[in-house]
Amino acid sequence: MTSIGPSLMCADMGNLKSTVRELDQAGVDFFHLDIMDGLFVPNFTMGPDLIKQIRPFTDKPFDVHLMVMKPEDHIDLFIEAGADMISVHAEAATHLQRILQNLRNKGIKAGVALNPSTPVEELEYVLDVVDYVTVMTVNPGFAGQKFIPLMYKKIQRLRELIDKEGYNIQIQVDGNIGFHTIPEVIKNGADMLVCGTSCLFKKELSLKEAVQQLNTFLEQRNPQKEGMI
Ligand code: S6P
Ligand code: MG
Repeated sequence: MTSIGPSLMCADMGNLKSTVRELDQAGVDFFHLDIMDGLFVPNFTMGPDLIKQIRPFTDKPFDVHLMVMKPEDHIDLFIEAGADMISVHAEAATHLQRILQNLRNKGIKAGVALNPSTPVEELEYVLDVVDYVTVMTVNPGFAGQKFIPLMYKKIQRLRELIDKEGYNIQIQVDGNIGFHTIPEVIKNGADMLVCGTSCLFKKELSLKEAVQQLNTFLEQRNPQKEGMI
């Protein structure tokens, strides 16, 4: 089962509320919200107040991707704002296990995001407190970048590690996920797709059309797609 989540940093920020409604009705499974601090990554995007404002416009899960240093200092802010799932970067967290355990204790799905250069072995001793892993298939910070081909192998190794240890952990992929990369990331074990400029936010298609096109593409490859994470 493959789920799709629009990356809202790629949306028209002036129309975010109607965009969220439109995407919800079009049948996306979750919303991906990128948070940047200008330190961990050289960019800024949205913050907790914006998340709070769009929260009433959908019941679908809010997946917050924290690209920030010291993520443990900011988690409560994002839970209050309406996050259902939070991923923190392994590279930014000194006490990763503690953060993940805390997220779970608070009823939030716990995610770890990995920069392209971070090996999957980093996760071996936290797998029992992880709900999903975000494999960055570009270096974090910007939309519209090119997929790093070695990430196919990384997804496959991560899937092998998870299955070998017998955990129920989803693999999310983030960065240049489009029709040219989707078949291979799914084949290698990814099940949550973060959808940005490469497949959903297109000038020539409405959001509804883009979601339909993507769902049809996925159904042809994976007839069991039920549209829920
Ligand atoms: C970038 C961020 C991502 C982007 C997404 C954009 O650091 O974490 O979630 O929004 O990768 O997608 P695309 O299709 O423009 O690469
Ligand atoms: Mg992201």
